[in-house]
Amino acid sequence: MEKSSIRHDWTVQEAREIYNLPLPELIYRAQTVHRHFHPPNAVQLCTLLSVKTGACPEDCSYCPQSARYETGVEAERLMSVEEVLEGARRAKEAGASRFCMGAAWRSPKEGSNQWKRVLEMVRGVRSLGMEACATLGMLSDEQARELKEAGLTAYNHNIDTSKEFYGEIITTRDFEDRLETIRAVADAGIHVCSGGIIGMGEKLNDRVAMLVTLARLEPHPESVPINALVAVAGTPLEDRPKVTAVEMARMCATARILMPASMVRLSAGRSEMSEEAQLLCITAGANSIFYGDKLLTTGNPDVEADMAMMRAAGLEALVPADPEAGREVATSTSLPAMPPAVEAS
Ligand code: SAM
Ligand code: DTB
Ligand code: SF4
Repeated sequence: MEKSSIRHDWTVQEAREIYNLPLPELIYRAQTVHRHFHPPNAVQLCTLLSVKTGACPEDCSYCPQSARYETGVEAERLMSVEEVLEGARRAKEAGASRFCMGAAWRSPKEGSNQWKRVLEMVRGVRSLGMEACATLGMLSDEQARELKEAGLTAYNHNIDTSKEFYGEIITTRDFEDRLETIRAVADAGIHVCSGGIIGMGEKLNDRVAMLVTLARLEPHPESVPINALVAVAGTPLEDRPKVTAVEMARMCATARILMPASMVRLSAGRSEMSEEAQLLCITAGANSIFYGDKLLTTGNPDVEADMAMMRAAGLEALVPADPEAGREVATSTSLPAMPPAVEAS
């Protein structure tokens, strides 16, 4: 399969047909695509840190950090650069290659001291030799340029669901606002990381329409997080039924087929999935996970459990491509020795 088989003209109907294939056929097709574009047995390890938690003015109904819902998440100020870099060093030692900093903001305040601190965090993470990602809300063109200048590798900004369902989940911004920030990020030369959530009450059509919106971007997002809703008590979506492993695997496989060269990240929801369910998603084309015992405010499998799962399955950690060394394709390496247990602070 040539690189030219990357398409930007997928239709919702085509994506639906792919999503609905019998599972063995779907996985076979996703694996076939996967192997033409990626090392077959390697998984990217990305560690998340919430650098500014809670008290968010937005009303995203899935989110425990919205100030509108009583979820028990305590509002915190923006962390210091040193605290964040300490987290990044620990993540690197544990084997993560990408460090992603999240802030519960609608958008960062242009030119503020907080903004300058965030830029400092990005520089610091890059100087550790890690890929730096951030998710800070909506950005202006100027902010995207400044992040690029600071060395940011990727910016996460999820479209979350279909254009049609978006208004059922969030009212404080619209789908077009999301696409506008994604455009600003791409124009600044930063990799786009964009995906969404399933299990919010959306229909199958919304799931595949979300993937088609992403697959129609040129270029495709560098990475596509597939989150299962973490139904947090106090949010409007607290009672939504859990998605199944097969639904997650279908989403990962469909994303893989529609966006062959993108990293497909099996994201939130792993804590509630068995090891077998997670490996099904990886077999279906996911090649990245959030790694570390916390996502932003909710839990994630601990490092030891992930190491054990990867070793048992013969998976390796992905080493990022190094454009400066003239290497454009990611390769894999053996997993690091089991890291020392980190005391909870
Ligand atoms: N405030 C910024 C924004 O909304 O873009 C950045 C942080 S926000 C927490 C990043 C993403 O986390 C959201 O777009 C959503 O996809 C995901 N997310 C938040 N809460 C979640 C939940 N309960 N379950 C699954 N994914 C969730
Ligand atoms: C993404 O798609 N998922 C991550 C990351 N990008 C920022 C966040 C998941 C958050 C889950 C709920 C929480 O821990 O607060
Ligand atoms: Fe705020 Fe982001 Fe949570 Fe929405 S998803 S409430 S913007 S932190």
